[in-house]
Amino acid sequence: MKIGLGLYRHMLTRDYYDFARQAGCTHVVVHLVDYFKQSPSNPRNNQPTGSKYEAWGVAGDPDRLWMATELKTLRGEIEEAGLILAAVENLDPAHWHDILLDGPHRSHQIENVKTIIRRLGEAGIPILGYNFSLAGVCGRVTAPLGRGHAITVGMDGPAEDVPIPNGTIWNMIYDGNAPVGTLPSISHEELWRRLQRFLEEVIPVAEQSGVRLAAHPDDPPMPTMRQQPRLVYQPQMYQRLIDLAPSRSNALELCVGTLAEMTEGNIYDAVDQYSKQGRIAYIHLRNVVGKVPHYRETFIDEGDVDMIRILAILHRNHFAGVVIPDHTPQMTCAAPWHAGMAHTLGFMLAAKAVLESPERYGAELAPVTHGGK
Ligand SMILES: [Mn+2]
Repeated sequence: MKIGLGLYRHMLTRDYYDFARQAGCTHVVVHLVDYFKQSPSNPRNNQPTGSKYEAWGVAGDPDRLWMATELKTLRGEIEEAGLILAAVENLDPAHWHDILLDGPHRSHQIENVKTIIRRLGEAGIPILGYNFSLAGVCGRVTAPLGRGHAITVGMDGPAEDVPIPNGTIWNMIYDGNAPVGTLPSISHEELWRRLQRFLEEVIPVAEQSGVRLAAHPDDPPMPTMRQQPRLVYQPQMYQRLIDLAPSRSNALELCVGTLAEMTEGNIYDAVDQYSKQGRIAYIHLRNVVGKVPHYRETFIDEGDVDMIRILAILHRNHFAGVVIPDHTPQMTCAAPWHAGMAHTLGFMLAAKAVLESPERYGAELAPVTHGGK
């Protein structure tokens, strides 16, 4: 496995690349969507949070797709800093909202996604992460409930009450002038039908372009959120997703924290099941206490999940992709995001070193029987 760092759009600078190298990363995963635009409740020095029912921010320009030249330049800058660009994470709601909504611009937006995939292929970027979700990441609260009073996020109960306003999708505003009103609820089967149509149309292009699409599960993994169904909210639903299209390009952005928040199954079995099939494009690593609708995100070395065991399973199944820290609680210092990432990366590097060199550490790790007193 390889160790990487996820960088938000405003972090795509030499200082952040140098930080990633200093913290031991060989790879980066980048976000090109600016989640934080025009949103006072969503500070840039944390993961995108927003409030329980307030959108993260305003989506991008619907008429401006990422260009192959800018993707190549970005890749060049990252390589110049000594890193490998492993993936672009997430599509801009401005470019594909009507695919999620089955709206009037759907066929045009399918062409948008195909164009983006072709350009990623042209730029030598092998993975596109996405999250097929109407409500998106929402319904969470931010509070100083972490170890040492660290500010962290979680759920304090269901977030079903407030429907999604028109013009909002995936917790971002794509049309600020949409008529007043809310999105009508749809069924789970309708959402799966929309995903299936999407995959049927874009997976062949991904295959031709040498790009893997990588699906994030629904975070938080509730059956419904804001009166809309969610797609992957139990571990076995990932199997249904990859079985829809038996292609290497139909892959997973497996999020350990989100899977651990699910009420069914077992996180170790899920990681084993999907890594054995070779269908994990990359991993989000995060620990958590509790399950939906009552959980909170924790530091990597606490929480319900034995992270060493997760990494050992990935190692045993010859997972060769990139593992990145997902979110961490905010550490109390001048650089809360950096400190949280450096702490998680140090843990990951140590675990990787031991797992990959058992011959070096085996003797010391074996139980020692001390003679006498
Ligand atoms: Mn995640």
